[in-house]
Amino acid sequence: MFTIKNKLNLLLISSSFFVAAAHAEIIGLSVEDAWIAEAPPVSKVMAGYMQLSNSGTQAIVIKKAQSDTYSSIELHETLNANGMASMVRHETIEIPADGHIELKPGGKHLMLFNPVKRLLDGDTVDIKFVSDNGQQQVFSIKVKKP
Ligand SMILES: [Cu+2]
Repeated sequence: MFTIKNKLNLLLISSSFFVAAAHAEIIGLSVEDAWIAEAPPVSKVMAGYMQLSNSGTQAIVIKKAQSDTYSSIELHETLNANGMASMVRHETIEIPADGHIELKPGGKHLMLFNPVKRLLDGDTVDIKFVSDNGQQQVFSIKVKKP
C-alpha cells in the first residue's frame, strides 16, 4: 500500500512538471518601468503602465493578460477627440520586431478590474501575458501612487 501511494505521488509530481514545462516564455519579450497606479478605496478598476520591448525578429502579439489579483484585465487605449477623452478596448497588443511600445497615462494601458483587496503603494501584483501563439510569461508589477 505504501509503495503504491509513493508511486502515485511521483506520477502526480512528474505530470505537473510536464504541464509547467509545456508553456514556453514569450521569446524576446521584456518589461521595464512597470507600475500599477494606486486607486481610491472605492475604485473597482486600476490601470497598469509599462514599456514592452521585443528583441526578436518577429512581432509579438499579446492576446490576453490575467492575474489572480483581478477578475479580469483588458487592453485599453485612451483617445482624445475634440477635447473629450474616451477609452477603447483592443483585442491584442502588438510589439513590433526589434521594437517597443509604451503603455502610459493618456495612451495604451492595462485596465485591471475588481482587485481582490485594496492594493497600496509598494504592493506587488503578478500579471501573466499570453501571446497569440500560446507562449506565456508572468511579470511582477509594483503598485505606486500616481
Ligand atoms: Cu482603460
